[in-house]
Amino acid sequence: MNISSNSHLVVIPTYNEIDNIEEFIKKITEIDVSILVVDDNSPDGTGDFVQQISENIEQVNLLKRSGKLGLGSAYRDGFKWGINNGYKYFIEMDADFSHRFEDLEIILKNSKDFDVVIGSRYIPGGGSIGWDLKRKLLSSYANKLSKVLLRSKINDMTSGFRSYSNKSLLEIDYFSTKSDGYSFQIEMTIRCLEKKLNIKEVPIIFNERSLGNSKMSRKIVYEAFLFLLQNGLKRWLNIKII
Ligand SMILES: Nc1nc2c(ncn2[C@@H]2O[C@H](COP(=O)(O)OP(=O)(O)OP(=O)(O)O)[C@@H](O)[C@H]2O)c(=O)[nH]1
Ligand SMILES: [Mg+2]
Repeated sequence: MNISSNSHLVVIPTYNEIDNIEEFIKKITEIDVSILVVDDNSPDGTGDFVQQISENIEQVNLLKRSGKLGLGSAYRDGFKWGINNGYKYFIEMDADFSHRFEDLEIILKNSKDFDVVIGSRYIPGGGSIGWDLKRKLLSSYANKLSKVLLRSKINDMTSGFRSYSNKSLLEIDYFSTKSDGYSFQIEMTIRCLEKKLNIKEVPIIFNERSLGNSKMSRKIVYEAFLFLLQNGLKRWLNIKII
């Protein structure tokens, strides 16, 4: 595969992932990519643990932040760090093994041919394992609703497993995005569609985490629905098809 640790940066936000991070770093450093862990001063010591590794392994970098500032903000800071350090391709990935390494290979393989590659649970070959019915329905209907409200052709707007070229990030002015939870992924996707970027969806299988606690909260879900309604309304009033 034509990727390298000089060009590809996997950005991994962490908050209390001490049960996952050691194994996760072990697995990801087998691939020829650089990684940046963006840790929000995790009380469980995730950041301190990564700090030690980053001092010994060049491929591993750490961006420490003062406290829990949210996922969107972690990606904004992570992308900024990567752009300042000359990386060309940026991959978003969770630290909790919800995203499979075999799917990462496919995203990496496509990363140079498309502006944006989205790992999608809602195209043939994609799916999720381990979620209860409530969570499955929530995710699936949120994505169906997003498609209609935002008049979008993307099937998995909330997916957090994707790649962006640095050119795309700059073109969509990623740093001025405002949202933090699921809506961060939706907001980034809308901007990519508005800029008519070349987006490829590839199937992924999402696995429910087996270790550590989810940071998903009711607040994050409400934020996403509110965001969808506001932006859906804007889009329908403008009658603009993206
Ligand atoms: N730096 C940082 N990382 C975060 C924050 N919130 C979540 N994360 C990390 O972002 C990734 C995704 O968060 P999860 O808690 O798994 O949320 P989720 O995947 O939406 O929820 P589950 O499917 O229930 O696991 C994980 O690696 C988290 O540790 C945050 O506020 N700051
Ligand atoms: Mg997760």
